Amino acid sequence: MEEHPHRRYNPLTGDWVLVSPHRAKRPWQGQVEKGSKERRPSYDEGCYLCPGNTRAGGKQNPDYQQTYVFTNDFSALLKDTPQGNYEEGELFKTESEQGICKVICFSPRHDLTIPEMSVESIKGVVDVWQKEYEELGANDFINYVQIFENKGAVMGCSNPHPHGQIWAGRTLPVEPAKEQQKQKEYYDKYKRTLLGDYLRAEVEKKERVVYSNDHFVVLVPYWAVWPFETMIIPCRAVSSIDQLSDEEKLAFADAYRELTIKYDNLFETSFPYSAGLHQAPTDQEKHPEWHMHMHFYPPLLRSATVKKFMVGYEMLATPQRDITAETSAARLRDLSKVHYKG
Ligand code: H2U
Ligand code: ZN
Repeated sequence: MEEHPHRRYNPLTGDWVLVSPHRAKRPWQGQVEKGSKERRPSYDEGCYLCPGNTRAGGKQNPDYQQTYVFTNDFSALLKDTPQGNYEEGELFKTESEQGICKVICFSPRHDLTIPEMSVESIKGVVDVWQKEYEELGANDFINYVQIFENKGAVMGCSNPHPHGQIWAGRTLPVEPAKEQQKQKEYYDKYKRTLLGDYLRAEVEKKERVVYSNDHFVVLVPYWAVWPFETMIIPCRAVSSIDQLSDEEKLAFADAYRELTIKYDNLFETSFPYSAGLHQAPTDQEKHPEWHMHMHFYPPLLRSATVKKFMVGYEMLATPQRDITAETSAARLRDLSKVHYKG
């Protein structure tokens, strides 16, 4: 079956993906060039995230040494938005939305990216995520904290300085809402988390596991849509990042680092992706159904420049992939643990 066109189910969202493994055999005559080993300077006077520099809004960054968090100067969500709804019949609905947007500089070094940082400095990033989740989530008008990283110009990242973002708002956004519903249905039925059971099965099967340490597993999900899509999942069924111990945070940082080194090594390029955490909402309810995790959605397909386009059939009907999740996992697993830049 796995050799023939088939559909795979995503139990976390209820979505489907079309897999066409036979097409992966079709000839490729396009480019396969490798990326560059070019180094950026460790400080760039024109960068709005480097220590001491002035940002677009006129504020000055401190001379930070590790991580630095500031409120986004162009926040998509604002704290003091007046609350209200507007409806005109069934067809026109509007709701106000309140929130807070932040930017996190992962390092003062302009030239580094996560896979080039030490595990201790990445642990510092995980510490910031934990603190921000707790602090932002403590506001009554913040019910969901979305932590994410856009990396690479193809993903719309505006600056190579290593950084991520947080958008925290009143409403549970679309993707986490789907996952919450599916995880709740599963938990109500079995009293175990969906991802806990999924992880146990995957660890036994091994074929989609890319990397694991004492507390986290990196895998290509069975239902992956993007060619090299992965997830980092904690072995313990924690619903949110505030429940992670120091040791677990270090293991999380290690998994994040090992995965992104493999990603960079795949096409010998600084591998672009959008990645982010999904975890329990901060709505003061208990959420035993939630099993926190991190998704990586990278667009590259075949080389440093050839990306997958989500167009045509995928836009109008269902996402589709050629290379199977198992093949992608094997390729990532077999890559060196040493970054290609050395
Ligand atoms: P991205 O690279 O993922 O776009 O994130 C950069 C964010 O930084 C972006 O949301 C913000 C942009 O609004 N920003 C500032 O807050 N201050 C600046 O001086 C420039 C960019
Ligand atoms: Zn910089």
